[in-house]
Amino acid sequence: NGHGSCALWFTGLSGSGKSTIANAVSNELFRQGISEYVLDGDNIRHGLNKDLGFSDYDRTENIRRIGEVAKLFVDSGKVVTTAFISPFRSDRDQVRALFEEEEFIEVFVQCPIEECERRDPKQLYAKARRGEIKDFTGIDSPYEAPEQPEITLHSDQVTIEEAVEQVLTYLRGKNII
Ligand code: GGZ
Repeated sequence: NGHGSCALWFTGLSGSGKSTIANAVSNELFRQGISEYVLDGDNIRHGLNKDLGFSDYDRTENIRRIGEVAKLFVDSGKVVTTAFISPFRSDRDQVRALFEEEEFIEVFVQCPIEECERRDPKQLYAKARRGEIKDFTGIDSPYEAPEQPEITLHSDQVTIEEAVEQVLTYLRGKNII
């Protein structure tokens, strides 16, 4: 179908803009006639992974399963975009190992936690600060930033459109689209 397949693996804090940017990338790929799909909390954590919570173990299992699903989409020829915190470096590296080198693209949505907490669209940081949610990423559960992501998006400094363009430029440069 005239384009390559890959996994665009977004990672970043809650409130960093992962889902928003991932969905905007997906819309643009769709508009360009590219066969694509988005995996996010809405279609994964409410379905396949509804047995999982937010302990370290459950997050690792969440990411493992999503990695396997993403691999199936890539094998089927799609550009699959995933939007999960995926806080642990070793979990992301294990997912990476499922793919050919050019097929796995780690997209770090970098945003200072102060800014994520200021946005707090679902008031989850506020709840975590009050102790009403425990094991919240960045508060009392770790986030391990990528060391060598293929793409870094500074979501506190660029618009959504600019972030989308940065991803598309990368994909064009690799002859994926
Ligand atoms: C982090 C949590 C938590 C805890 C519920 N820690 O901003 P959101 O709401 O929409 O995105 C967050 C989402 C994180 O799920 P992931 O599957 O991406 O996490 S992981 O990759 O770590 O498995 C947040 C909400 O779920 N949420 N409790 N304790 N985020």
